[in-house]
Amino acid sequence: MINLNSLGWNEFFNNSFKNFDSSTYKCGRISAENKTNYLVLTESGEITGEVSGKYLFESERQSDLPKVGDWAVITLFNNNELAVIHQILPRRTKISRKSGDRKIDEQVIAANVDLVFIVQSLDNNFNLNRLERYLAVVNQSGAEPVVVLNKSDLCDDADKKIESVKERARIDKVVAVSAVANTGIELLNNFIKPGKTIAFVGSSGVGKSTLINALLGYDRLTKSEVRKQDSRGRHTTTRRELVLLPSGGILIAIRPV
Ligand SMILES: Nc1nc2c(ncn2[C@@H]2O[C@H](COP(=O)(O)OP(=O)(O)O)[C@@H](O)[C@H]2O)c(=O)[nH]1
Ligand SMILES: [Mg+2]
Repeated sequence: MINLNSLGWNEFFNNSFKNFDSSTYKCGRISAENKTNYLVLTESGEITGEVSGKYLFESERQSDLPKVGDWAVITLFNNNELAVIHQILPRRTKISRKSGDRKIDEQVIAANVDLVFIVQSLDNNFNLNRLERYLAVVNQSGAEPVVVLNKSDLCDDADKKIESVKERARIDKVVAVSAVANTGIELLNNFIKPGKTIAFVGSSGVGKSTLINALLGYDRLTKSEVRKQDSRGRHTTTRRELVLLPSGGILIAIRPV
């Protein structure tokens, strides 16, 4: 049995769940979103989840449907191997951006994140204007930002860059690390606490996956493809986006779009 607290469950969600009959309904956390179904982490492991017809029908907006990090109210079927998702619990925080599509008011990227590592790399990706845009998104989300400057092995003035971030963005949590040289990883570990959810955002190529693998100590992300049989008997491949660290932290790798 997995303890839900290790997946980030806490008093906030427990209060919302009090209205449900816990002999019928359980809770699980969305660990990946596919086109037609989800992966859900439950007390009995990671299983496929499908939203109920009623939930789908009553969802007016895309953002009403489950996103990675959401707590879902589920009922279990097929020997606890399939979850029907009836609704999601109110989000404590949500990382979202305005959508280009006028019919979709916002695009929720991840839910219930406590801390966001905004990753830039210390090569030509380093850009204070872009950093400020990411900070604005994170500040809107309700989560706390930490700026992570990766690839310090490619840069000989990392300290200067740290100072320029602190000055411009008025943020004091700024660290320089190298995922490849494995330096500064302990600085990231200092921010990671049991039951707390940390999301990684940043441009493609800055080293988010490499950092997550460095924190895990092995190449999990490249091995996180899970083959499952969906309800129609087809095999579907899912890239898990929420991973649990042995130290108790919960990491969300935001899908590049
Ligand atoms: N020199 C250097 N290269 C890195 C570092 N971290 C990641 N990389 C490389 O940058 C590339 C992109 O990394 P990846 O983790 O896939 O980036 P993502 O798109 O943000 O997930 C890969 O070739 C990594 O090996 C680092 O600290 N230093
Ligand atoms: Mg990646």
